[in-house]
Amino acid sequence: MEIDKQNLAVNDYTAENIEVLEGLEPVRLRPGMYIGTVCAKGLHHLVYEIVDNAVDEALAGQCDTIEVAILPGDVIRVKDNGRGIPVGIHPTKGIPAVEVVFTILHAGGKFGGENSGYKVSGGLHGVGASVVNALSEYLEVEICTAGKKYEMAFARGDTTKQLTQTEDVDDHGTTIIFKPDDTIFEETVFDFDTLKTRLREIAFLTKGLKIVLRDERDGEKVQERVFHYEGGLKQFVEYINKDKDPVFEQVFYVEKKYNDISVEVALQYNDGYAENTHAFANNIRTHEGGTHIVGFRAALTKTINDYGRKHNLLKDNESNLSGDDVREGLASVISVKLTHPQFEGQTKTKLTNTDVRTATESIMNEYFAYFLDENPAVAKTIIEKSLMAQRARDAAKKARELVRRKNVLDGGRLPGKLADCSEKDPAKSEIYIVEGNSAGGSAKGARSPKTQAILPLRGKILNVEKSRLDKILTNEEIKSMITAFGTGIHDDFDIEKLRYHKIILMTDADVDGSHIRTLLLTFLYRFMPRLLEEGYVYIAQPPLYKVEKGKEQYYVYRNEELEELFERIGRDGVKSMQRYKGLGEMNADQLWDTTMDPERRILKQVDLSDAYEADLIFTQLMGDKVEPRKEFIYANYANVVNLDV
Ligand code: TTJ
Repeated sequence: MEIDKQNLAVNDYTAENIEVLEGLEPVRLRPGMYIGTVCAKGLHHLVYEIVDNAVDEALAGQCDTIEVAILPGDVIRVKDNGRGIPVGIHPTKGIPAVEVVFTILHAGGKFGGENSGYKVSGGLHGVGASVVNALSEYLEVEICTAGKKYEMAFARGDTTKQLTQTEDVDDHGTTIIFKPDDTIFEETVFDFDTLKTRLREIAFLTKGLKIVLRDERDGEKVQERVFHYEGGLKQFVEYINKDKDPVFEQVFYVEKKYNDISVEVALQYNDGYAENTHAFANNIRTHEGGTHIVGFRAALTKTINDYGRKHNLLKDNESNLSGDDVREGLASVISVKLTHPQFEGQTKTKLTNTDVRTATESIMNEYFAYFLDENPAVAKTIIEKSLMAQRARDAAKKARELVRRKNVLDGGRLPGKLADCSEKDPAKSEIYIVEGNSAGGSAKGARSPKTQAILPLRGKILNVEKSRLDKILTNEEIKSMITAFGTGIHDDFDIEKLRYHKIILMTDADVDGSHIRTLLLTFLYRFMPRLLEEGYVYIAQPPLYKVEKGKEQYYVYRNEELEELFERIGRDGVKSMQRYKGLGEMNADQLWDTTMDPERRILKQVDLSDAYEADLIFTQLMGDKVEPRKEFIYANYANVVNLDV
């Protein structure tokens, strides 16, 4: 049976009509329904859909290398060395299986039984190839299988070249080349780093699989990265802890099946206080958590408490360690694979299959207990660390109650150092958080007192990643920010109570200034992430230089601009050139003109929509290791923030 979409009348309810429903028009009409968005994110998603198919072949044990290349014109080529997509005629559709894969919606999941020989997917993915085809200006397929090479081509979902056998070959494998349709996508330029991050992740999640990413867009400088981890998740955890200090060398690792659910877990503790859990179901990151995490956590807490009781590391008069206690400084990766994953939640990234909890929990209970038994020194370290966390948590609770009670007593009085604005409408109010007393003084002189409040901070603020809650909450600088903002923190946080809709961090334009800014951002990120999500946080941009010529004054904000300025106005007759080393060197008028006047200032809005990226950035910035931090501040700072004005 030949499918002829053109000859089907819209109201003709025949068997063929079903083919129309399975056709690709809906994908082009509503691409968002299939790939989420048509912005850069959706564009990159196309690559993952194709790669997923090759990963399935790897999971079936039939392929060990996948090559992804970005070709000139932002064309993508994905190549594997698997068995090749089947080319035989599909028993019910009557067309080559490969054509079914690329022209019928959700083909991978729906057609072919276990033994039909036409099952295209290994079971986990394989539903998206037709969607990619529908959204591509063209898509070409080359298959080497059983000694023959085959070719086929499509354009915007339609077959443009029927399956043809070309030459004899020794090779086997599948190559897909596609160019995303620029009439569909708002963005058609691929970002090497975005692909790199996800492909690295897939390689960690698929141990033994080698993934090569090559950027061939610029023939002069081809970039290539190879990801290949025989250790799988074990290496993933080592990667997470690479810029931190693990408290022991061993990494716990288990890979087991429970009924039909495969469970893989790795973990290691570092000397930080934050928890870093990365969870996946069928290689999809489960941002919103789910049953695999619930099972993992329950088993972790139980196993550690049981061990502690048995070996008298937890005394009879001590209460059980809580889940929070045993997860301080924990870096872990959990990956489960199952045939019918169910996802819920706002972004459909919460795994809800109940049997996954049982699977994860029982495997962890058994194998983590073995691990503790076999590594008594490690077990002791974990329990001592958890006991410290427990004590700190008790102290923090007391401190928090103290702070809360005190607030009630003094009626939530605003901090003495705050020069508040007279405006009462938060939407029209802004607060400048200013480093240092002298700069604070200039800012108070410069501000527009109706709408601009100033809160000067004394020098460096506490690094909240490296301190415990009790200490954090007694820190003067932190307390004054919390009271000035009005929102409270953690469970008490209430964004409705925010007193300013612009929180502007104003620090010196040097490395120290950027360190203080990072500490402030870390505090906000850990304690009031909503402020960042809602876009209430900004970074002020003070100038680096003042150049005077004749009666004119010029302010220069970036080093590159200095040369440009001299080219424009000439060097002759320049009276004074001043390099601002700190905000304190500017008088009030200058500070107003350059950095605070809403009509002229440059603000960068802090954009942390991607919480995962942000977490990495903050960990990188706040970890113990100095080198990655330095590198980051110099190389990547611009990525943390978006230019607002
Ligand atoms: C299915 O079962 C019979 C032998 O071949 C199996 C299969 O489909 N293998 C396969 C598919 N290998 N590679 C793919 C594939 C690779 C890419 C890059 C893209 C797509 C859609 C499929």
